[in-house]
Amino acid sequence: MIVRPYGDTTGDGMVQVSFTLPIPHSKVAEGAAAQLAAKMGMDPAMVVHARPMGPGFTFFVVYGRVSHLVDTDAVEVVERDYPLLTPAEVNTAIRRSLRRRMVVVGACVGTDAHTVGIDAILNVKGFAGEKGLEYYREIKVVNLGAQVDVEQLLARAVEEGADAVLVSQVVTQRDAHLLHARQVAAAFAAAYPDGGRPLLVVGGPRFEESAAAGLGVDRVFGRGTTPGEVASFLADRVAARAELAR
Ligand code: B12
Repeated sequence: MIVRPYGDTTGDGMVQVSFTLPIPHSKVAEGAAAQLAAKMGMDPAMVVHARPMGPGFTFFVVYGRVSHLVDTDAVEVVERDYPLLTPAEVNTAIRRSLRRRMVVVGACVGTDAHTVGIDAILNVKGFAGEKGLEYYREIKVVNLGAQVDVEQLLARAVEEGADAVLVSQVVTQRDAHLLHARQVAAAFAAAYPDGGRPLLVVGGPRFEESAAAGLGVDRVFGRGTTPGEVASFLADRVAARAELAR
């Protein structure tokens, strides 16, 4: 299907963008914002909001028309390739495939101190009306918290005999999230040279779900992930691994 953006009337092509320029707020700054928007293909481009951000920066919102069409048939997405299960079904699947509890070790690695996301997945109180992994009888959760070194994470995962390692990365400055995800993948690959490493799952609001293979991990979860999705994924993959080992 071919669509174009909608602002005031259907198909009018109106969009809104926001950005910051490293110049103090002035008429020239607003003109610069309009010039940038025009170069981005917005015509006409209206600066509808400009606000100083400290002495040397200005934040802008620009509203304007673009002429581009988008083709939804050309959009590529990572489809869910595992069934969504209830907690009872996850527990049953784990019991059947592992015949013991699944061990999940989670952490925010590097300097990242944003624990709300990993806690939303792991803590019993959960997220979006779903209980976290701690609620699942057949999952043992070891949540290491924030600012964990990759070596510490690896050592604990080995000590616990982890089936899965969950890594959260929220800060993306200078692509720190990608760097840390790759460091985790490399450390586990080195520690398990013959394969058999735990499932590696990374998550955070600015990851592309399609990035898993390039990062060397088994799955990437993005913004809005719910604990049930993660539990269902883990149950599915652990069952597949157990099947292979038989
Ligand atoms: C709360 C918060 C903080 C709190 C964190 C408290 C805590 N204990 O976590 C405090 C005040 C400490 C903080 C500090 C900083 N913050 Co802050 N913070 C936020 C804020 C407002 C909300 C983040 C949050 O809790 N979201 C709610 C959770 C539920 O969502 P989520 O993290 O996306 O998690 C979901 C998914 O992504 C996914 N998920 C996440 N992790 C994982 C892991 C796995 C395995 C899986 C499966 C899924 C998964 O599942 C979750 C549920 O759906 C964001 C802005 C925003 N609105 O997002 C900025 C933000 C993340 N912070 C930012 C910054 C810059 C900082 C500081 C550097 C500020 C400073 N100059 O000091 C410091 C850094 C500290 C550090 N060393 O990390 C920036 C990051 C920018 C960037 N590009 O990297 C943001 C985006 C704000 C901004 N716009 O500038 N911050």
